[in-house]
Amino acid sequence: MAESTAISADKRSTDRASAGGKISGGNLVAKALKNEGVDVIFTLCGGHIIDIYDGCLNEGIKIVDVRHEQVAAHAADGYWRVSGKTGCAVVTAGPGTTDAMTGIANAFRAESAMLLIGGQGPLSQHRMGSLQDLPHVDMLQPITKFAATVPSTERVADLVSMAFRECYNGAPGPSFLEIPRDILDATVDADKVRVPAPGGYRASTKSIGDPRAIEQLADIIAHSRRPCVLLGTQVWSCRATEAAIAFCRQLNIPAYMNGAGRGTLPPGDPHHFHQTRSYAFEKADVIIIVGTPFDFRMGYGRRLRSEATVVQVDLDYRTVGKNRDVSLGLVGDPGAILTAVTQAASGRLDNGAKGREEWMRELRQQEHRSAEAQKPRLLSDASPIHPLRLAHEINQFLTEDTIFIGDGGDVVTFSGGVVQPKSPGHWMDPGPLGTLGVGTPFAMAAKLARPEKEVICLFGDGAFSLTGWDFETCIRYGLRFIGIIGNNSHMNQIRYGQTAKYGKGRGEVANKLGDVHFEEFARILGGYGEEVRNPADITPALRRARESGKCALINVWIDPDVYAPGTMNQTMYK
Ligand SMILES: Cc1ncc(C[n+]2csc(CCOP(=O)(O)OP(=O)(O)O)c2C)c(N)n1
Ligand SMILES: [Mg+2]
Repeated sequence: MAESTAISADKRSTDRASAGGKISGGNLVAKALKNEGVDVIFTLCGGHIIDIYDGCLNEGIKIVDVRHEQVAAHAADGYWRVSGKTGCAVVTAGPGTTDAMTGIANAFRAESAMLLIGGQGPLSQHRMGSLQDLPHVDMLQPITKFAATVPSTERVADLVSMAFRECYNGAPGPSFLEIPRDILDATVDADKVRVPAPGGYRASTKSIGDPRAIEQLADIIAHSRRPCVLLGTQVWSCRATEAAIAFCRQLNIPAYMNGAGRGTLPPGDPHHFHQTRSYAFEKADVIIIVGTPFDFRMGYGRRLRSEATVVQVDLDYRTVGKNRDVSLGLVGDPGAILTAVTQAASGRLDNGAKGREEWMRELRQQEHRSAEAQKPRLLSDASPIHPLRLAHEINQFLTEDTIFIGDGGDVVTFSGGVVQPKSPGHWMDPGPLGTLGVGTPFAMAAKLARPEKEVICLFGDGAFSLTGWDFETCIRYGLRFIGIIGNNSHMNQIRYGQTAKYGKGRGEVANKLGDVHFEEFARILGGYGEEVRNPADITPALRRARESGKCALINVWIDPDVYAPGTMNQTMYK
């Protein structure tokens, strides 16, 4: 998360747009973006917003133009996740803004800090029925942390900075600003406008909260024989990886990871656990939940043993204790809190670390048992290919420098239990909104933010189709990634629930897709494409994609008649 630092008198003196002369609204936007550290905007053009491009050119901010505004918003979300810099999407009024709403909604549920700037008809035509006029602010209000109209050109930079500050109020999230065209295009005296300086317009958020709660948690841990910790998305978004690792190692606490917290500890690490989360939640005496809400992914907290001491740590006061009672709640920065607790506990004569060896061994044995039980399906030679075999091949293929993205239904649910990122911040999924179509924009953003990384996205054939045209944008900008399409010619995750409820005939409605040759689609656009029908051919095809030097789509035909256990239990609806 962006951090605030003290600013010098020198910096403050540059608190004006520029000495003398006139400056336009679009140029003020760009100055404020620059001060936030924004180095790229994702956009689809429209007459209402063109002056922002002019400003970006002046400020050296990269402009990436996509083919659908949903993609612009997801890419801004993805860029924040990977780079830690606030994301920014710029879209036109009306349909441009409504197209982007899905991306904003996803960022809202996923706690991603990003700013959407939307065009608007001129203020002088307010409510007269101007081109593409809609009540954007009213529409965006419920799914943003802040949504406002810029009322004058003088206020442009101030409101952009305000919107950025609001992104970091509590847990991060998106902000929205609409800028009427006449406000954006007008010029004002540069000396008369305030452009808030970098680091000057928000406080540090790295708070430990209540110091007494830190001592209480250190105490709880010292007396615990069977603790476990769940490291959630905020562990990554607050860049608390090192703090979390030190916490687990020094206090000898087994860790489970979810969301963007996956990869905090690498697979193979003695404190990394993966398969036994339910077992641990049923047997633990202390369960520490860090940076993840008790939402449907956690069974609203119901899956935690009722007698366990449950501790929740979160950036957002509103999240702690929601849906499930907690024994202790801490509000603050997860990294600062974990570091403080590690120090407090390490300072004690006995922090209980040694006494937890037996618990660690028990969990490790359970991990081995479930891994053994899963093995035959991971190595299945069946054709059509079993989705678990595909997931296994992908997991083997990932390196420490591969960012993995999941975008799809059942095929991605299968992969969740098998594919493990090898490094922190190398896992991306939509988050609790479950939005299909994040894959291509996330891949685009990840490659832009970290060009030295390999980016691999596993798509469902349905999911890819939502935003797949922006594969072309990735090619146009040289943002190479490997897309793997688990192609079952269906919207399988939904199909399961339909056929279970209505039987074959009536259940096979609105979920059948064509047998699409996505490998050809890739080639038409200038990328690399291959189809795979046999399990043994998966890895060689992935290798050729890696070596092709092109954006690639590997179309893997998978069995449409097998379903992930999570889908069959319909756990997401329970
Ligand atoms: C934007 C959006 N629309 C609809 C859904 C509902 N949905 C969840 S999974 C799914 C099926 C996805 O199909 P595919 O990507 O091919 O994956 P599969 O389940 O077939 O493996 C659908 C339609 C959603 N999550 N997001
Ligand atoms: Mg499918």
